[in-house]
Amino acid sequence: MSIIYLEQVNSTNTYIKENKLNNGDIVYTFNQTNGRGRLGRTWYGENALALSLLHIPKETSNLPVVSIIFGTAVCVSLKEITSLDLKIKWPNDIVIDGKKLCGVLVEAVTDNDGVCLICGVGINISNKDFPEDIKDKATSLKLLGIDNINIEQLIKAISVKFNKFLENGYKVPESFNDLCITLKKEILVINNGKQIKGIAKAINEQGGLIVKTTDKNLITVTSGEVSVRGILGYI
Ligand code: BT5
Repeated sequence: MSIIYLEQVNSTNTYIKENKLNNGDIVYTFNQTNGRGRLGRTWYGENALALSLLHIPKETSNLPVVSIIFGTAVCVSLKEITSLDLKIKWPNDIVIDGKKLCGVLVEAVTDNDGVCLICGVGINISNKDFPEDIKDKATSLKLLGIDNINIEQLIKAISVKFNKFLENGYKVPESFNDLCITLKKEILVINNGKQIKGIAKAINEQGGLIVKTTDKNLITVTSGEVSVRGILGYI
């Protein structure tokens, strides 16, 4: 496994797509100029760590759960290193006190060699403020009183935890259920501008969210299609 530091890059996920790397390799930068979120959204990357890990799966069943596994690995690693009371907002925003500290984007790429997964995370490190549209819902390690995180230690921890979870196969890690603050909450599921209100009941084996809607239907939503928020705001 190699760890590659880049002075600047448009997106660490794109870098992995465009370069031939090996399973488990990690690319990171503090200067990502065109970070992507899910569903075509933008990730604001100033003062942040952008990191991507290449995962080449041995089997192709249940790959969507890798995004939950990777998000949990990041959350558990950051919690251990910082002692912050971090939680996960489904599917994999890492949050604290109602604000987002990290965002995760896992992308699948298929070529002649098969499928590979690019697991990306953005972690706000030293931001003192944020652009207008996210200033009420974003936070950084600096704003949380963590000034000197050891980045090498963090990167290694993420890689070790991710591989540890994978030893159990493509399954939702047990710790995810304890960390996930979306469960049992009243939420809005937003799909192409349409909103459905319900209660988040459980996570299924693929990492999808099972929601009981106000008209008592059970629906399962997946992270590639919808976003979810609390009925009173982001959480
Ligand atoms: C995400 O998307 O949160 C996934 C972000 C993944 C970024 C990493 S960085 C390394 C790798 N390379 C990339 O190009 N991407 C990955 P989503 O759940 O769609 O949330 C995006 C939304 O989060 C935006 O629409 C904003 O509302 C908000 N946001 C953007 N930048 C933020 C930031 N720095 N901190 C907190 N919230 C932010």
